[in-house]
Amino acid sequence: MPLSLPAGQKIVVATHNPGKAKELAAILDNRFELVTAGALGLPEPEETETTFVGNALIKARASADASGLVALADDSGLSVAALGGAPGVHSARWAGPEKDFALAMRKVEERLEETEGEDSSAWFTCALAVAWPNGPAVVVEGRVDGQLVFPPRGTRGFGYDPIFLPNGHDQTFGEMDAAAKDAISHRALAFEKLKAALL
Ligand code: ITT
Repeated sequence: MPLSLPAGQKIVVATHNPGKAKELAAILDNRFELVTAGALGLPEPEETETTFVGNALIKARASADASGLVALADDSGLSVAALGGAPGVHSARWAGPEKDFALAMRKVEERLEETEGEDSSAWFTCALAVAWPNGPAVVVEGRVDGQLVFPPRGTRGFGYDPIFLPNGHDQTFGEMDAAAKDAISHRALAFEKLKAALL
């Protein structure tokens, strides 16, 4: 039988990042009954893989097996071309234990200045993994390309949104309203693929 996610299914969203949880809930659009890993007190597994796909699978598997529920996990990050794809899977870690993204964005700016190049292109990647408890898993990836801008612009969204100007737009993700970001984001693109695979 092909894997599927019927409407109304109870799903644990395996994230402790409130910005992500909010975007995922908007993208999932009341289709499912959502509960967060935080609300269930599930532990945060170590993200030991070197790819977004690998880490999304670790998080979904850990939450599914610990809760007995179907789990959806998001592993995502910002990659900067001139920095060889950094911060990439380390995007959350660049903000330090205080999750200080003003600091993380300054770090990106400083590293970019050190390259003394002209290339400010960057992209966001989002891997979404769905895992069934002690069962199979499905994983997909979405990507949106853009340019980095400094100083940061806008107070919406989360993480690195204020320095990311998606190609073809004149507002950063930090300036766009939530619906405009959801229409083009790496997370929304990944979800489109998940829908094609499961819904
Ligand atoms: P969970 O593992 O609990 O989901 P996390 O924040 O640690 O939360 P990641 O390891 O996937 O998650 O880190 C991804 C980081 O990349 C995240 O903290 C953001 O700073 C950044 N990021 C991902 N998607 C983003 C987006 O849409 N806008 C801005 N920054 C984003």
